[in-house]
Amino acid sequence: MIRSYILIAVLIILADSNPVQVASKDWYKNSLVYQIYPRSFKDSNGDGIGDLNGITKNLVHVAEIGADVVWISTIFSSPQKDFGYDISNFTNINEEYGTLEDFNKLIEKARFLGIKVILDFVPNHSSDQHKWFNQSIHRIKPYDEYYIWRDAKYDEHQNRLPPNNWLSNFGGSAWQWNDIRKQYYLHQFAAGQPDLNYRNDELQEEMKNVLVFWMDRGVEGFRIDAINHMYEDDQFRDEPLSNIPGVPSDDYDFLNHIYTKNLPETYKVLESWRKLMDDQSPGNTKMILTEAYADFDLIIKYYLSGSTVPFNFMFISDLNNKSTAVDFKRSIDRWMNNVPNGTEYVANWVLGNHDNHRVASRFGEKRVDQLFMLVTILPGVSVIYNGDEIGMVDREFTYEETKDPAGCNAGPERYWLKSRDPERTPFQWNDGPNAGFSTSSSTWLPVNENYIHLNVEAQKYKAYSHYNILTRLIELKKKSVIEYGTLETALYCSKCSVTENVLGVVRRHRSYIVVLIVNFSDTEMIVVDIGMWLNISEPLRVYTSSKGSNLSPRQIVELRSFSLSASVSAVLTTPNLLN
Ligand SMILES: *[C@@H]1O[C@H](CO)[C@@H](O)[C@H](O)[C@H]1NC(C)=O
Ligand SMILES: *[C@@H]1O[C@H](CO)[C@@H](O)[C@H](O)[C@H]1NC(C)=O
Ligand SMILES: *[C@@H]1O[C@H](CO)[C@@H](O)[C@H](O)[C@H]1NC(C)=O
Ligand SMILES: *[C@@H]1O[C@H](CO)[C@@H](O)[C@H](O)[C@H]1NC(C)=O
Ligand SMILES: *[C@@H]1O[C@H](CO)[C@@H](O)[C@H](O)[C@H]1NC(C)=O
Ligand SMILES: CC(=O)N[C@@H]1CO[C@H](CO)[C@@H](O)[C@@H]1O
Ligand SMILES: [Ca+2]
Ligand SMILES: [Ca+2]
Repeated sequence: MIRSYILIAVLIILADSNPVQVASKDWYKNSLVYQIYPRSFKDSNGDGIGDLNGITKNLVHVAEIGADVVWISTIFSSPQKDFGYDISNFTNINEEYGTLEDFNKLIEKARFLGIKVILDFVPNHSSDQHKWFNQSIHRIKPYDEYYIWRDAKYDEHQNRLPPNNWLSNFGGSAWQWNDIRKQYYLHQFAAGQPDLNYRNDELQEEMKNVLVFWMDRGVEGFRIDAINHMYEDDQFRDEPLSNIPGVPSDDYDFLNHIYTKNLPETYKVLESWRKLMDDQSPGNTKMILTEAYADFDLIIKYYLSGSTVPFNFMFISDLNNKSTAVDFKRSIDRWMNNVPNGTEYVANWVLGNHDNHRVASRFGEKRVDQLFMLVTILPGVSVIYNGDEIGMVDREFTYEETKDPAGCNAGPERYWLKSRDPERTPFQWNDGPNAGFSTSSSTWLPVNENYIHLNVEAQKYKAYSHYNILTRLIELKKKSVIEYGTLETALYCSKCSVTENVLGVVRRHRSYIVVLIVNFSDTEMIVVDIGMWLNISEPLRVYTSSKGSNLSPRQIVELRSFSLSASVSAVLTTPNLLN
């Protein structure tokens, strides 16, 4: 009897639950996205290569961190010439990683843990091993125009030349001759990655079917790779020289890519994908993350075409360990001021990814916690790359060890400038063989030798570790003050104008206040009066602080004279936020 009363009460609450709808529409706005690079995360069958079952078994790690979303980098069928960005079947799993059956299990486990799964979508090209490409070579309809084919040009000696001067991202001409079709095809990346032709309607439909295929299998969104390379000039005009000094003539940077990047047509396709995804599950927003290393204004424009997270790479591209508090404030404010008006648009902060050096290597190990604090305390979506939660660092590679085609193609002199292997080494779980990544005698990339002391297990049991600081910050991120609070950024000026080395970030909501203070000074003596500076009279306690801070959690802060050691950062909160 009592039980049925409760049931009725629950039903009444549910019946009156428009807010639940709203909540699911809004779920992404304060989320934490955790990127897994599957090849390096966890090997479950001892072949030295990470795989889906490895992810499924260790998904609890992602849940423990407090991630809402796991974004899994490419897992699709592929000859792996570019580690999965050369796809031979967009609707199947690469054998090395498992099967569609394994994928279903992964989704099931993720659902159980309350984690949403997002997959890569690599629309810029397929593998040359894709059936479509073979059929395109043989001019079989409708595939004949799925790729970008052009006739050769001939010089006065009847030497065959590519149709124009376009260059591949990996160096050399972007055109490859095909002896069967007797035409050149375009490849903005490796020759084994022919560009897909988005000016062809059948191809566009085909790619939409790919999105539907994965959504039907429980995928909640996509990260769209290199979206700005989708379209090229339909007149195939030569690109002008960049005139960057010292760049060889076959290097991608030799040209100014006005005809092969960021074409306006790209935004239209994105809009059509957004519509498709909204129609698929009205009331439950699917996430679109867009990757484009482009100018600020062009990135911001992706918001208006349906991207929920146009990656904000400021912590990767704009700021480094030489940046001052002024630089940080300028970059943060610029992003905040340019997120379009409208409640669906939120900021995002990317800590790192598989294409860039690790955060601990870019900023130095002692600033890792500071970056954790920024990406979690600032409003919006935080995106972190597997391994960064323990401060994994780049491993140095010799040219002989290099696997990344971007590095191999650059040659022994320049490979280290281009190779992405350093940030892709196997995940460091514990101090066992291969850092707990694999039981194989060798792994696809070598494990960083520092795993003996730098690994998840070691950090879990230390009071002050990157891992524990990050998980504590993520707990705080889930509070209303971070989700809804106002944002202020402030520079502390001691003598006003000369040494602005301290950055303050304040979030306020109702009676809650969160303050992040970062000391960028490595030497100088500054003590701040937080009360005056940030207009705070409420008592504040230490929530967490970076290594070397000599502050302890819960310690009451002296508002009038607060001092942080060199390069240290701290998060302070009103006592009502401490648990
Ligand atoms: C791709 O894989 C699917 C299995 O999901 C299979 O049914 C299909 O025939 C494959 N398509 C191509 C073009 O190879
Ligand atoms: C490519 O297509 C041609 C023509 O349909 C066919 O004869 C050939 O077997 C195909 N090759 C591959 C590798 O699929
Ligand atoms: C949003 O609206 C405010 C107030 O009208 C305006 O100052 C600001 O420039 C707008 N931001 C954008 C990105 O359009
Ligand atoms: C920043 O670090 C310097 C160098 O240790 C120190 O003298 C200064 O007091 C610190 N500033 C703050 C606001 O803590
Ligand atoms: C400082 O905070 C008080 C409330 O705590 C508020 O009334 C006042 O307007 C604030 N001053 C400034 C300059 O923001
Ligand atoms: C180069 C490549 O391998 N394919 C895709 C498509 O483009 C982007 C460019 O950033 C690549 O990162 C991605 O791997
Ligand atoms: Ca494996
Ligand atoms: Ca393209």
